[in-house]
Amino acid sequence: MDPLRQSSPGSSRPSSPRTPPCEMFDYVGIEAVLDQLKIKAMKMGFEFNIMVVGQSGLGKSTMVNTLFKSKVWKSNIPNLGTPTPQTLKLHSVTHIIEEKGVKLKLTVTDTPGFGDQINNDKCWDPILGYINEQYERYLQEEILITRQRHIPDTRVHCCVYFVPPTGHCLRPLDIEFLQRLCRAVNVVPVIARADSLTIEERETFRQRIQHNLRSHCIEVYPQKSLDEDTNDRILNSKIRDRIPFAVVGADREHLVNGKCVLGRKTKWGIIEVENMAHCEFPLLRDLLIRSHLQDLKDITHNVHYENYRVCRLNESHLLPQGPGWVNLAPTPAGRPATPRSLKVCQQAQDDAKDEAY
Ligand SMILES: Nc1nc2c(ncn2[C@@H]2O[C@H](COP(=O)(O)OP(=O)(O)OP(=O)(O)O)[C@@H](O)[C@H]2O)c(=O)[nH]1
Ligand SMILES: [Mg+2]
Repeated sequence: MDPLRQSSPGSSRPSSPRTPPCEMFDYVGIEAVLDQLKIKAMKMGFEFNIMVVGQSGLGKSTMVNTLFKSKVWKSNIPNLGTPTPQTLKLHSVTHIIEEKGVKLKLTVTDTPGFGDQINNDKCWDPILGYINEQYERYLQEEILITRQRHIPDTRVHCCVYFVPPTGHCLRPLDIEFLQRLCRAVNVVPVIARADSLTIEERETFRQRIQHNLRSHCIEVYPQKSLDEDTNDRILNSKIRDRIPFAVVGADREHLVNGKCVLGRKTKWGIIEVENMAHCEFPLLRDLLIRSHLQDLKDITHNVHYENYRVCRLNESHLLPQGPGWVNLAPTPAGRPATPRSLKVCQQAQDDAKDEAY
């Protein structure tokens, strides 16, 4: 047997507990790759970026605080004691969260609410501009000849979209916004300020929104077309049935039955944000962190960033030049590449075809 494959006591290489010594000749040790990956991932840590988007006053900034103060991400943000001020510009909050030796650098980007203007035309531009700016930043690092071993990842992995609790259906503005957003990023819609709806109203509203999304071909996360196998399909269709989650945000803690809980105090009681009987915030938090964090990152890299990258390469007429040709001039910051660059991309492909003839 290859002595290098033998596990010595105290070495980090596992000697499969299921394999008796006499059968070690057959043991290749492939499963140890999992341990190697785990050790590496723990050393590197994880970066995860979330963005909150929606009309003004729907509780986006409150939700940022709720996320950081909830059980999973509990951080030591002081209790502000003052009402959340209106958000006037896009800004990010980053915290490093460590649990059982696993480090997570979590960044939540808060955005100013839209929809206050008489003319809400192009109110999505600053948001899409930011998303594309992060792709561009990554691309510019990636194409350097001498590049960093680890490219800092500021790309938005998930965008939580706040739907106003009208109880009717999606408004035309939400539909237009969502159509654009879904092409650029993973979007998880939520029913904001859900405490203003009864349980039955939430359910009917959820079904109408799902119907609106289907009829306008808006594919929110987890995208049906990206399910990889039956297990994915089973798990994700359960999530798709519950989306948009009806959430309530709060950044204050209250004493309920001797326990400190995050919630909103009203005259008739406390709405606990982490209590599934009160709202679905726990479903949102679990989707983002516990069950789908890596999948959100993978789809961002393999689908959304890839689309952006291909469009930019096409835009620069790079593809006909052959592999290895790199001539990507940086775009001006904030330039919305989607859906404009999709058109440009189409145009570039048409031009390339024309040239070929
Ligand atoms: N009833 C209820 N009120 C909420 C909820 N979340 C936030 N609020 C309140 O709504 C008000 C606005 O909350 P913000 O978090 O500032 O809303 P925003 O979406 O960030 O607003 P802009 O910064 O203007 O875009 C505050 O008074 C919050 O306390 C909720 O789930 N239910
Ligand atoms: Mg705000």
